[in-house]
Amino acid sequence: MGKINIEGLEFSACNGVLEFEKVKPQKFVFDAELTVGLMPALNDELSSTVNYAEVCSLLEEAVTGNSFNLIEKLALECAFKILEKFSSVDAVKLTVNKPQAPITQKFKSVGVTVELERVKAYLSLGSSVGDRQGYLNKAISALDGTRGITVEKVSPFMETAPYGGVAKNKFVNCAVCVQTFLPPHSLLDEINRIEQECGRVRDRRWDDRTLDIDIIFYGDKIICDERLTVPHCDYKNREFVKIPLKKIAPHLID
Ligand code: A4P
Ligand code: MG
Repeated sequence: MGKINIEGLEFSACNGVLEFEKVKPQKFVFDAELTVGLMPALNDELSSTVNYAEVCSLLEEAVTGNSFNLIEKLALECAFKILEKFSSVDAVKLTVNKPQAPITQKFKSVGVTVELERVKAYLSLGSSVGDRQGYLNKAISALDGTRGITVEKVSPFMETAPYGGVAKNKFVNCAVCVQTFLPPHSLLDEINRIEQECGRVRDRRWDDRTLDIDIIFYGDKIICDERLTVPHCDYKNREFVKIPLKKIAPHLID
């Protein structure tokens, strides 16, 4: 792994909450740190690395071609665009400074820093109500159609007996590998949205449902807070998770 660093990249653009900021250009200064594998560049070919001039042009287009209220939005948009365009960038840390921000006090600069990382996440999908295969297919398309998520692998679908003693119907389950640069809680938000769009009603825990999507692994991260437990706390006891997962990731280690 290595880093490509861009420091003090300046643009004049119209971004800001106040009306005059939307018409009067001001200075924006970018620092970017891109995590990339540098070893391919041993062959000394520009095509083997990320062309920093292209990154600068992409940032220029993002900052001058849009008018955002917030530098947070500007920074996120730029980080997304870098990860979308350059597949060999594994992570990006981007700072946007606004040295002429409308602040009356004496100051040097204000800015925000965003950090996004490309990871593989493994999801378990299940449905036990209605057109079960249809819901899984709809969910897979919706995942792939979500900005920041790309579906890489889908296991065969399998019919499974209900687990947990609450659901009565048979489930159809599958496992999906996605590449994502959404942080884990944002990935969960998107999953919840997709469940909602597939008619998910949250009544009783473990009950029958049109669609359930659980995050089994998110890269090698361990997360345990009020919203998210990753790796999934019960996956080891669930054949309906382990069998499909093994089909798409036979060498995966917890
Ligand atoms: N949450 C915490 N960690 C995670 C995670 N890793 N992935 C939180 C997803 N969500 C996670 O989930 C409850 C809360 O868990 C969420 O608010 C989220 O913040 P939920 O989807 O709202 O409710 P739920 O699905 O009823 O609960 P849970 O615990 O996800 O249920 P399970 O454990 O998924 O059980 N039998 C078969 N054969 N196949 C199945 O797919 N599924 C279930 C559902 C029961 N029996 C089954 C199957
Ligand atoms: Mg769930």
